[in-house]
Formats: sequence, structure tokens, C-alpha cells
Amino acid sequence: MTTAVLGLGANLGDVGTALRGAVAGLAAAAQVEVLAVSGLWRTAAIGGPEQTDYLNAVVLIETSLEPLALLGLAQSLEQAAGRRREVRWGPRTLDLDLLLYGTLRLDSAELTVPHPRMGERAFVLLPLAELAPPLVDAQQLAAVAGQRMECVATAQQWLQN
Ligand code: A4P
Ligand code: MG
Repeated sequence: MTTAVLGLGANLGDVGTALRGAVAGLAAAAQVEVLAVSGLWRTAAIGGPEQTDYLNAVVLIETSLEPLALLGLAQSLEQAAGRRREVRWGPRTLDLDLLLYGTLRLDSAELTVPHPRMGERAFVLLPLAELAPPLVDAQQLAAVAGQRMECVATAQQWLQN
């Protein structure tokens, strides 16, 4: 079994339903156990065209799926939420990224872990710091302190509604 971290983000359509559906889909998947879910954060969009704020969260899981199989599961949950790939970094109904897979370092055409941009993004680092402080570097946290975001719900609150 490997501990892995997934990042969830959305800013199009019924965002709450999409994010809850993603957590439920992970919990329901064979070979995946959800260990912890972060609070829900409203975050200013980073990159891409002018777009509305995102809601972001991270999920800690334990899994016996191989990395590419886990990526496949994430992509099937994106599809189930109606994901279309139009504009890079454009608005999306659900983005489910594999941030960390144990201590694996991999750089292939389909998958790069750790996620190459996670260290520059407050919307990843702050929720991750809630769940697993040792995985977040204090210097990285300080560097992203200017990115606007606020926690809008605890895990218990947002998973229930
Ligand atoms: N891929 C490679 N490595 C990974 C990985 N670790 N996890 C490949 C997931 N996918 C990975 O992804 C494109 C391809 O990346 C996939 O086919 C997969 O094989 P995608 O989901 O189709 O496209 P994307 O998400 O638009 O691209 P990208 O470059 O992964 O975007 P980012 O860097 O994830 O940024 N601002 C806020 N506030 N909140 C957000 O959630 N998200 C983004 C997306 C930009 N700005 C944001 C947010
Ligand atoms: Mg993505």
C-alpha cells in the first residue's frame, strides 16, 4: 500500500457537487482508501484566462493501485463530472491531479510526480499542510503567502452539504 495525495479543483458548474462526487468516487473505488480530506478553500485562479475563483481541496489516500492506474481513476472521475479539455488552465468542472505518490519521483509523458507545479501553489500547499504538515516546506509556504485564498468550510461541513 502506498500513501498518495490528490488535488481537487473546480470553478465551473455545480462545483460543490463535483468535488463531493470526486471524494465519493475515490472512496468507492477498489484498492483505494480515503484517509483524510482537507477543508474547502476558495482560491484566486492562477494562470490561464481571466476566470472566477476556484474551490480547492486535497485528499490523502492509501492505495494499492499503480501510479498510472490511479491517474486513470482520477481522469475517469473528471469525465464523470463532465470535464472538457478546451483551454489550458481554463475553467473546469473538475480537475483531479495526482500530487504525490509515496516518495516516487517520475517524469513521463503521461505522469509527473510530484506534480511539477505544486510547490508554487498556495491552493495545494495550505490544504496539504492541514492534512500532512511534514509534507510541506515552510519556505515554500512563505513564498506563496501572497496568493489570495480563504478556507470556507471544514471537511466535515463541505462533505455533508
Ligand atoms: N499529467 C502529468 N502529470 C500529472 C499529474 N501528476 N496529475 C498529465 C494529473 N495529470 C498529470 O492534464 C493534462 C495532462 O497532464 C494529463 O493528460 C495527464 O496525463 P489536464 O488535467 O488535462 O489539464 P490541466 O489540469 O489543465 O493542465 P495542467 O497543466 O495539469 O494544469 P494544472 O497545472 O493542474 O493547473 N487556480 C486555482 N486557484 N485552482 C486550481 O485548481 N488549477 C489549474 C490547473 C490552474 N489554476 C488554478 C487551478
Ligand atoms: Mg489536471
